[in-house]
Amino acid sequence: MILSPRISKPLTAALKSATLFCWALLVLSSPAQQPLQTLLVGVDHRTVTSLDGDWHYLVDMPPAGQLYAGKGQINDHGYAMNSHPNLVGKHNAEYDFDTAPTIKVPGDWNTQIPQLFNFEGVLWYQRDFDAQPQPNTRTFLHIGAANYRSHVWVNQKRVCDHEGGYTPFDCDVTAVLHPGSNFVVIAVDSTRLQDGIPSVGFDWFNYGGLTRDVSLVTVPQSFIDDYDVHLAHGPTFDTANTQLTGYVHVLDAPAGTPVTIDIPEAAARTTVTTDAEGNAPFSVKAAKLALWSPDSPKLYKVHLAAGQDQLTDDIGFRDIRVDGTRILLNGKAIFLEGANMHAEAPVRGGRAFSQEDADRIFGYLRELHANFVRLAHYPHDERMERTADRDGFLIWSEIPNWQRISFDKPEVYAKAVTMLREMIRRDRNKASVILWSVSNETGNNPTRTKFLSDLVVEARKLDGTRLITSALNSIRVNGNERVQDDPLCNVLDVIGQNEYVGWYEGTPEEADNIHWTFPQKPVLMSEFGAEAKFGNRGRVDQRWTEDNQAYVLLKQLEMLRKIPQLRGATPWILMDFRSPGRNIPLLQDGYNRKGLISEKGEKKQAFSLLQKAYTEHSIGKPE
Ligand code: GCB
Repeated sequence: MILSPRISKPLTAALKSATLFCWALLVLSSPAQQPLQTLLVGVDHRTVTSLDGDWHYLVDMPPAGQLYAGKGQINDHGYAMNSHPNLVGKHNAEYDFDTAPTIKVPGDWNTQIPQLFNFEGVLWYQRDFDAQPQPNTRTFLHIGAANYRSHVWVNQKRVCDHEGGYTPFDCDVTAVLHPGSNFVVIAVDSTRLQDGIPSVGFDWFNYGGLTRDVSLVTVPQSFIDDYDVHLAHGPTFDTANTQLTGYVHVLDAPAGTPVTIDIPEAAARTTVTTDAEGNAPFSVKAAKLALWSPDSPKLYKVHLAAGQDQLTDDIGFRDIRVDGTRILLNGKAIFLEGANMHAEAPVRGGRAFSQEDADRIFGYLRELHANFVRLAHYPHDERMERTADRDGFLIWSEIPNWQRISFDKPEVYAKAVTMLREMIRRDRNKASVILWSVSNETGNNPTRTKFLSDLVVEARKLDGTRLITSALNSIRVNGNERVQDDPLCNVLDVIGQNEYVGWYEGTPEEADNIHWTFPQKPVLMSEFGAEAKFGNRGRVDQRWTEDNQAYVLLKQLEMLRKIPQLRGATPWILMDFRSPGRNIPLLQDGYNRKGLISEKGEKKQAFSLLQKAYTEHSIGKPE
C-alpha cells in the first residue's frame, strides 16, 4: 500500500487523516511495510528506461516460505538476495534466478505459463539492468500495476511494498543503485485477502504478476511528481470561461522555486512559485481555447517546467457537471451510450496492457457507435484513458470495492482511500474521465453506507471537477415497482443501477411491466444483460443462445426507454471475459459470456441490436 507522508498540498488536505491513520496501522500491524515517498504522474510522457521484456521467475508455492517468515513478516534474506548456489564449498542457497526460466513483463503469469494458469500465490521476478547514476538526480522504479501485493528489492535492499493490483507505484532506488550492472527482485503475491480490495470472491479472473509496464524514471533532485491542469470549474458553466487552473507539485523544491505552465496553442503561459510544501497553484487565462468533447477531442501540449525538471503532457479541457437530472458536458446535455469492459485483451487473451489492446477495444466501441465506456471494476491500463482522450470517448473509472468488502474495518477503509487516491492521481488530467465510481453492488447497510459516503467525500476533496457515482443493486421491490431508495444515492452525483431482469431475475417479458422510481438525479443503467455463447442459436426462450441474449436486451431497452431521467446505459458487457466460477462446459468454459462479442472478437446478435439503438439514439434523451 502506498503511503505518502510527503505529498502535494491538495492531497495533503484530503488525505492527511487517512494517511496518518493508515501509517499508524501499518506500523502497528505490519512492520515490514515501508512508506513510499512519491507517486509520479505522467510517467508515460517522460523519457524512461523500459524494463519490459524477459524476467527470470521462480514459483513460491503456498505458504510461500521464501517470502513470508513464520509470523508473516517479509523475508529479506531469501530469494530477495539473488544469490547463486555454491557448487563447491559451503552450502548456501537452493535457487538460482540466472538459470531460471523467463516470463514477459508486462503480462500476467496465468496466460504465459500453462502450469501457472490457475496459480494464485507468489511469483518471484528478477532481472539485471544497467545504470549510470548521475549526481543530483533521483531514480524511481515505476511499476504500472502488479496484482495484488508486491515487495521490491534492488541490489538486495527492499525499496518498497505495495498493495493493490490495478494502480501504479514508484520505488525510490536512488540510494541503492550503482554504476554498471544492478538487479531487481520483485515478489508478487496474487493471493486473495478477506480484507483486500477486492475481497476473496469476485466475478473475474485473478490474473497475477507484473501486469503493466515497468520502467526506471530518472529525474532531477527536485522534480515534478504531480500536477493538475484543468478548466476552472465555477458554480455554473460559462461558454466564455477560458481560465485554466490547478497546481504543479515539485517534490523537494525550496519555497519560491519558479514553475512555468506553458500551453502555446492556447496562448496560455504563466510562471508561479512553489510554497513551503513544493506546491505551486496557478490560474491562467487562455487567449483561445477549444473545449474537448467526443465530437472534437482537442488535446493541447502542456509544457511544465520547474528548476531542472520539465514534462510535456497532452491535455484536453472540458466541463462536466450535473444539473437536476441532466449531465452537462461543456454546458450541453449528453446521453451516454456505452458498454462495460474488463481489462482483458481481445483475441490475445489475458490481462490487457498494450496499445494494440486499447485500440481494439475502442475499435469495437466505435463500431457500436458508443461514446462511453465503464471500465469495470478497477482502474485499467493508462493507455485506455490516453486512447479515449485521443479518440473522444467518455470514461467511468472505478476502484475495486466489489460486493463483499470488509466495510467494518478501518484498515480496509485506509486501503480504499489509497486506491482512490492512486486512481485519481494517475488520471485527473484525462479529459475522457468524467465519473469516479467508489463501488459496485455493495449491500445496503449503515456500515457500508458510512464507509462509501466517507469515500465520496474523499473523492470530492481530491477532485472537485468530476462526477461521483457507484453501481448500486439494492432496490426495494414492490410488485412491479422498483424503488431506488438506497441512502448512498444522497451523496452521489449520478446513480448507477445494475439489474438483470430477464436473466437472474424473472423472464425477459417481466421488464414490460416494471416501473422504476429514482431520486431526482441522473441515472445510468450500469449493468444489464444475458449470457450467450457465440454461434449458439435457438429460440428466444433458450438460455445461452444469441437469440435469447438479443431478446433480453431488446426487452431491457424497451424498459429503459420509460425511465425519464435515464442519462446513459452500459450493458454488461462488451466482451466475454474469463471468470473461473463460470463452469458450464461447452457454453461457458470458464468465461462469463454476457459479452456482445466473444473474447475472440466475434460479434453476437446483441451487438447489432445495440449498434442500431446507438446509431438511432433511441434509448434515451439527454434531457
Ligand atoms: C454483476 C457484477 C458483475 C458480474 C455480473 C454477472 O452484477 O457487477 O461484476 O460479472 O453481475 O455477470 O453476473
